[in-house]
Amino acid sequence: MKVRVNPEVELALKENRPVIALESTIISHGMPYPQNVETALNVEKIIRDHGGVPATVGIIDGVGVVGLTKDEIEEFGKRGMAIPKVSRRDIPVICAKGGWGASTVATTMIFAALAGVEFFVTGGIGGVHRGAEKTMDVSADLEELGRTNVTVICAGAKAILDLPKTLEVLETKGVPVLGYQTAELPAFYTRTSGLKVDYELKDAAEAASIVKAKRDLGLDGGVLITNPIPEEYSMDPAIINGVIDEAIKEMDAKGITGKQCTPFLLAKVAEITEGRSLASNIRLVYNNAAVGTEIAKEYAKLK
Ligand code: PSU
Ligand code: MN
Repeated sequence: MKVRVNPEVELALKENRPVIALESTIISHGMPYPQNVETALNVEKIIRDHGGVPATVGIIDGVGVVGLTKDEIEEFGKRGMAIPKVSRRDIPVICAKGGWGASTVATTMIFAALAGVEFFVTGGIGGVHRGAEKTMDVSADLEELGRTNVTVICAGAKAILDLPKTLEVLETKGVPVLGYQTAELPAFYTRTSGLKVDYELKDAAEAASIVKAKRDLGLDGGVLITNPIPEEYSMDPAIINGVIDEAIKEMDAKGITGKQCTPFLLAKVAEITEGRSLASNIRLVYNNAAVGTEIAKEYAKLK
């Protein structure tokens, strides 16, 4: 069995109703318990309230699951970092061993595509890390966006990354980077970054028409829709950028590298801001869930 699809999700796909994939690394590695579970369940509820069907993705006993149950989500949240973070290169080992795995953006795209789910909502994507000219640390998420046919709705990328280089790689890989009612690339905690997106979307219908055009032409790969955090939850850029600089210094001093970088930085930023960043993080995911479902609904009308 390649992938286990939740029966509700399967039925929705058959009936051309909007299905929205969600990742589990954000649950197990991106937020502390119990806020992670609470957030994951609220996101599912928001998607339902907007007329969509949520499909949280994870690997259970060596099988990719598209549409975790409430109890399974609870398990991913409780066990947290004890469940390995699984990106594309980790899938074969986990699946062969029959283990559990928390899906990154890349892995969630892979299993969503196998199940026929075309839209995926998250908080932030991985990208080119600062100092990548030395470390070559470029997230597998970018590679996946270049090849797998899933549209990802996020709040941009965190300033823990090198955002100009991240945009360059996305351009190279042919990924349209669209701003939802903004001409500027949002930087996760903040609405602005000083960088331009490829195109400013006016509404969900326009977003859907662009995804449709890409699919009709058989241009493989993802579409990235960046949706800024609502003003009332956004953080002061000077403060958050100072915090991020401090977190990166500590990461370097501790010699943390590879797949540990992103989880370390997320936890450190939350710690330094005493939870303020976590509150923003949760709100922006809710906002993405609402916008992502509206886009998936518009897309369903075009199919
Ligand atoms: N960025 C966030 N929150 C997250 C992640 C990224 O703001 O939880 C997670 C996602 O699962 C993403 C992964 O796919 O980290 C990227 O990790 P890496 O940089 O190791 O590829
Ligand atoms: Mn990396």
